[in-house]
Amino acid sequence: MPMSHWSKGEISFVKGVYKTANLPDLDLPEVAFAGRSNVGKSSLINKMINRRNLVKVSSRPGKTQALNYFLAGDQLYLVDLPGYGYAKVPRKLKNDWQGLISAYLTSRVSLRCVVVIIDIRHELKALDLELVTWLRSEGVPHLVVYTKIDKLKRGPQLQQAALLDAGLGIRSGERILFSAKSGEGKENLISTLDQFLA
Ligand SMILES: Nc1nc2c(ncn2[C@@H]2O[C@H](COP(=O)(O)OP(=O)(O)OP(=O)(O)O)[C@@H](O)[C@H]2O)c(=O)[nH]1
Ligand SMILES: [Mg+2]
Repeated sequence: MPMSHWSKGEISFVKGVYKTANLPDLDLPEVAFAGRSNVGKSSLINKMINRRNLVKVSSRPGKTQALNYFLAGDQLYLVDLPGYGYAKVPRKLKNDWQGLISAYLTSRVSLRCVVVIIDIRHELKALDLELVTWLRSEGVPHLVVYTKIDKLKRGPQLQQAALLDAGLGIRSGERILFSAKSGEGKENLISTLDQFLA
């Protein structure tokens, strides 16, 4: 899939999915975006598709509980997953969320890649490590992105990235540095995802 599909053509919101029975037909490849609440999932998607605010950027974390489906150029579904790790979500909701998301991530045959988004400024969080370890053990294709790099100078960026790499047990070639603010890393992310989609 050529990289133009990410930003050319129509991009539209399809629907929010709250249970697996309501997932769209398996007619197109999908890329899903996962990460902690407020890490910048929606901002990253907007940057990728050149839309300022198609995907709602939230001031209140932990609000979205649906798998939000977007259709890009009639070619590809982008799936904005609800953020995890937000303490104020009630336990019942948390369990429902885990059920829906883990069912989706393990059984969705059209899912080509899960982009795991991590804030470069913070130490590795247990839930991020858990997700990556779990995706690895389940054999779900995934790609790690360290985002908000505009908030750090180059030196600290590389230092933080190396720490996170070590914590996750990945090599530097297995992740991408990104900023939804500056757009840095966007071309790299698009071409890497295109390899997952090829
Ligand atoms: N400086 C900077 N700010 C960012 C970046 N990405 C996201 N933000 C900010 O971080 C906040 C959260 O961004 P969202 O894109 O809503 O994060 P989210 O992961 O979708 O949040 P939830 O949907 O609540 O889980 C917003 O204030 C964004 O403007 C980035 O790369 N750089
Ligand atoms: Mg969001």
